[in-house]
Amino acid sequence: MSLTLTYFNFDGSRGLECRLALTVAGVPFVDERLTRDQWGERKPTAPFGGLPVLRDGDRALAQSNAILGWVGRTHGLYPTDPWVAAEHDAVMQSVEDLRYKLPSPTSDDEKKTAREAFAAGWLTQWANYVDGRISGPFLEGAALQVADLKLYVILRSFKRAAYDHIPATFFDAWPKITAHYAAVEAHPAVAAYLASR
Ligand SMILES: N[C@@H](CCC(=O)N[C@@H](CS)C(=O)NCC(=O)O)C(=O)O
Repeated sequence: MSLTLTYFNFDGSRGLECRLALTVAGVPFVDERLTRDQWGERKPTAPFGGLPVLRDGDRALAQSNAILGWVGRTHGLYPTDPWVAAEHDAVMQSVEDLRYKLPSPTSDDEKKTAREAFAAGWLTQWANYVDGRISGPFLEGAALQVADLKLYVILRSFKRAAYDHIPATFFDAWPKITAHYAAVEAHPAVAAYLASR
């Protein structure tokens, strides 16, 4: 098996989730990073017109959560109990919901109003559920799994103030989320990968 993960030359979002999962799993892969121009040429033939895409020979797998699910199931980074595995699927899907629901109107005034309302409403409910779902330090105790990496990457973008009008400290109010973030970042394979970038 010779795997290639294709994404943009950006160390964040769905690409970082998948790179971290492959790295934590110990799976060698080619880290293909496209320019915007290269992507323009490739987009029409990508499975759903988006990245990341994981290729194994002639086979191509798209959708970040499907890639994470495959890595997790084949390399022991996924719950074995079907119900718990489905809960991890739900957490990963909720991260995608978050990305799509985050309001991004063009005017800054409208963005401020919409994002503050989003933070006080949907995002607070999301954080309350996620915080309650973490058994600590990871979702399922001591074993880091792919859903933990998905959570880590979205939290990292908030902590880096990637979204105007939502403070970098927003998630500090949730103690288990805060401890979860620190534990993922301190995981030896994650820490080594991030230090190498
Ligand atoms: N639901 C998809 C979303 C894929 C997606 O929208 N990826 C973005 C990058 S994070 C992308 O390809 N943007 C460029 C484009 O849509 O042309 C997933 O989870 O992989």
